[in-house]
Amino acid sequence: MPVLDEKLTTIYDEVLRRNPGETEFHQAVHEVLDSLGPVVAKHPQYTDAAVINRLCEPERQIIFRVPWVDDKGKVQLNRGFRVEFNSALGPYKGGLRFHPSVYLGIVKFLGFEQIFKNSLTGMPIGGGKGGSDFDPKGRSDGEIMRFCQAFMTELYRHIGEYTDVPAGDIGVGGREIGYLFGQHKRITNRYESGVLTGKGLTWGGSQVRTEATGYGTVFFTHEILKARDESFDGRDVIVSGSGNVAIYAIEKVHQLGGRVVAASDSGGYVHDPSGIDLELLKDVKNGRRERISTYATESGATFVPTGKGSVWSVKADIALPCATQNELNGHDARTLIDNGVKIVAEGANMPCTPDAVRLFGESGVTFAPGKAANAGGVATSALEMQQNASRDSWSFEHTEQRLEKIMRGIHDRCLETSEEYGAPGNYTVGANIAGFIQVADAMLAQGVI
Ligand code: NDP
Ligand code: 2IT
Repeated sequence: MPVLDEKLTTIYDEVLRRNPGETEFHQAVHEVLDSLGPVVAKHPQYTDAAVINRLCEPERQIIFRVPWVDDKGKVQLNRGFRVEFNSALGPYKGGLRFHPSVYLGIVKFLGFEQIFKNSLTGMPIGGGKGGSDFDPKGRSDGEIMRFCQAFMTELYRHIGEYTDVPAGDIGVGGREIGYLFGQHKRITNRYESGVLTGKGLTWGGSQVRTEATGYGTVFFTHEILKARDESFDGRDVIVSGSGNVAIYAIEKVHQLGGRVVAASDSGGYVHDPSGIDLELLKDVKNGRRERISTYATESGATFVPTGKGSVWSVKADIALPCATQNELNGHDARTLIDNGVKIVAEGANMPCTPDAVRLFGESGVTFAPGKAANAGGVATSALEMQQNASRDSWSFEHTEQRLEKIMRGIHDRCLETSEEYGAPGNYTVGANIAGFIQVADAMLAQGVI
């Protein structure tokens, strides 16, 4: 990883010391600090008031036991987390992840990223994240419901419209938000729509929230293309993953005239040179909840199992990693560069390793970091909160226009900030600095808390 300047090195060393073993959190912190050198040189008030040190320490971390009963009557045990990272700009806001890899270091990396992402949206939301090491794979609908109820039985005391507003992430979609909301309502005897986002459309959800992260990532990529007088027309695109973010990224690429030729899940990837058949993919993944290999069997596309090849070996102009952290390493980046990729935009959170990001920079590949490119999901969650607060609901068209405008705004702010701080066209520098300054100024104004 690149060397930080002296003041930032001291802060980073302290983060390492206080948070042993949390490698993903270290990585996320390093990536932000790496951009802040010119900011601390120009504005000593941020280091004088220990703003960066405070930003790296969550305001509150909650860890709890989640016991529940499986279909065989056996008691199962998981661990639940909610890290309320920063509330300078608004109530803590961020998703819940249910995946066996979840531990404190993952939740903290995601919560830390969320602070800057939420700041970039320009909406009044702080940063937080939560989840559990619960593995939903192979679990029945009844088991998912009982787990969600057990999880909310503790979480309810920590959340609220003005406190902390969770939503979905990996393993948490509309079904899980439904069970979580139901249990919150049952325990509190209050219909508090604003306590969760990603709700169903007939009970307080917003149009476009389901599509928002994928659509937003593609709108952001479209802005990059437009800035150089290009478009999606005739472009081949790789989208990794085949979950919520991936599916709606594919949909928007197709609507804008591009062609998605590959997608994946943890079991492998499919290569479909004529373009992914999205209706079939939605049916396999959302309807039947099956593996992407079933898509290949039914569509005639090629399926390559994990371990036998990588989705990043498919030739394309644009790559949108939409699965998980560190899914695209330096070796993958080299393959993409050799195959002529021009733009990489992160639909997932931190999917590219620091090596990969460095190689893209050195090779002239435009790289858009997740905290900017995937901010459309949480931005639309904030639009859902607005609708809940005013007991209103907007049309699909209106909400999508708002999302597109927000993504354009983030794009332009990243570019302008990158120029102001001497790194024109570097979206990582632009996103980190623009996101940071807004939160840091709010923290300074609110005193030492
Ligand atoms: P989903 O659970 O809907 O889909 C996740 C997809 O990624 C699945 O295809 C899954 O495959 C794959 N995946 C997950 N973990 C791994 C792994 N360890 N190795 C390989 N593949 C994996 O989640 P989302 O689409 O909601 O989230 C995807 C990414 O986008 C995450 O990084 C999330 O943090 C980020 N994000 C999500 C937002 C949202 O609104 N949902 C907003 C902003 C960012 P399999 O089914 O085989 O596990
Ligand atoms: O990573 C993310 O931005 C999300 N999972 C969405 C968070 C939200 O509150 O909508």
